[in-house]
Amino acid sequence: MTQAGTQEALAQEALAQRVRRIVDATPVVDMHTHLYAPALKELLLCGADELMCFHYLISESFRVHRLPYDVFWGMSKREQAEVVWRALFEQSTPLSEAASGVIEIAQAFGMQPGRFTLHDLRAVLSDTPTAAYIDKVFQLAGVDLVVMTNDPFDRAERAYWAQGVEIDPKFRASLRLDTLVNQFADACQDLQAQGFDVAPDLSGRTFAELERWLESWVERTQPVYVAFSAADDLVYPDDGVRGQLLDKVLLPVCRRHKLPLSLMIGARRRVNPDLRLAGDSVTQASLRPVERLCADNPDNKFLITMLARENQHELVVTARKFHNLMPFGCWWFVNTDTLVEEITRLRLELLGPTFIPQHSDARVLEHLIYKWQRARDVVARVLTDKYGALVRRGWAVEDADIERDVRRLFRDNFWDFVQA
Ligand code: FIX
Ligand code: ZN
Repeated sequence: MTQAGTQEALAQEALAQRVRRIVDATPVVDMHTHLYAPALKELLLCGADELMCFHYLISESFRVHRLPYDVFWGMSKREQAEVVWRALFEQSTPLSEAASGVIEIAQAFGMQPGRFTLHDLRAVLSDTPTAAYIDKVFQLAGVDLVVMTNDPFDRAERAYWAQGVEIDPKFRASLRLDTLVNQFADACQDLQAQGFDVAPDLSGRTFAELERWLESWVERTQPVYVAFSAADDLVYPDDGVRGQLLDKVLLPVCRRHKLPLSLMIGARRRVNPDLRLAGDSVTQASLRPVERLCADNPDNKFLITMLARENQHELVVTARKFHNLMPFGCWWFVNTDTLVEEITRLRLELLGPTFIPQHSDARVLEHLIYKWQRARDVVARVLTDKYGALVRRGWAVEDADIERDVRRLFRDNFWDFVQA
């Protein structure tokens, strides 16, 4: 290498270290998880067996063990964990994103490099989420707050909220309304049983009653946003049930409380129902309804994530057109090293640091550790590259700039959007 080349490589290495130090030191706000505050008791999952029974790993394990579905589902959680462990860590090398994540968790808990067993993992992790254990995981993950996914139609969860639970401030609520928006007939039955005067054809006092119901949940849970997911069937404007629910209930309530509406688009549910939670798939979807939602409702805010890789470019372009749209996260099947890097570069190149690069979607407490380790790796790599190019073009990049950008990406963009 020439002397100039060596100097440039050293400068790039020094830059990489500065960026890494700041990325590691910046605590994250994890704006979409399936974790629950400890007050919601058994809903907060942790420990080795829960990790093995993560639906990502269950679906991967079926490709190896090929057990009949009813045999697998008939087993206890402990037995299922053993089946998954054998398939993915003994009969296979844990190369997938989700399987290798388990190794990262074990490392973070001080497991010696080399090989370990499920028995070892059970000994190192706790299956009881004590306050000290939660603090330890948050600290290892570099996360200081997580947003839950709270479903008012889930009976177990509803029972806790009805008791007037006290929520640990490290956990914030989000109201997840898939049942209301995607299965209105079921939602109606449930609401009628709770004494709300609602009708499946939306007649009579339905809208006023739905608003009363939603207001009561906003009051009870103090959410940071309201959300639902959709496949490729979102339409807007729409005079069908979903469109009317949006226009007459969700959007007005969100406006009143300045709550963003979060749309998670592209999940095709129950493609293989035998796999239960693991049986959902992906679909491309149109961005036109999102465009119209943003254009026709300028006083609403929209958090949007798309599941299909093919939709990522259009989402970013749409965000350039509408400032009330905040793209977030690399969801589920696009949460892989390769795709997170591609999507993060694309977003930085078209939006600058004005998006939310990642959420964890953690279902088990310890997931926070590997999901955020991965996100930090990619964000640090991409930022180093981009800052390096700026320096070469003649723009000085100070630590304060890096700190401001990383804070925006990991926390401020979310809070500023929620609070706007
Ligand atoms: O709809 C969602 O919030 C999805 O993230 C989940 O339903 C999905 O099962 C999941 O865990 C993906 O990471
Ligand atoms: Zn999720």
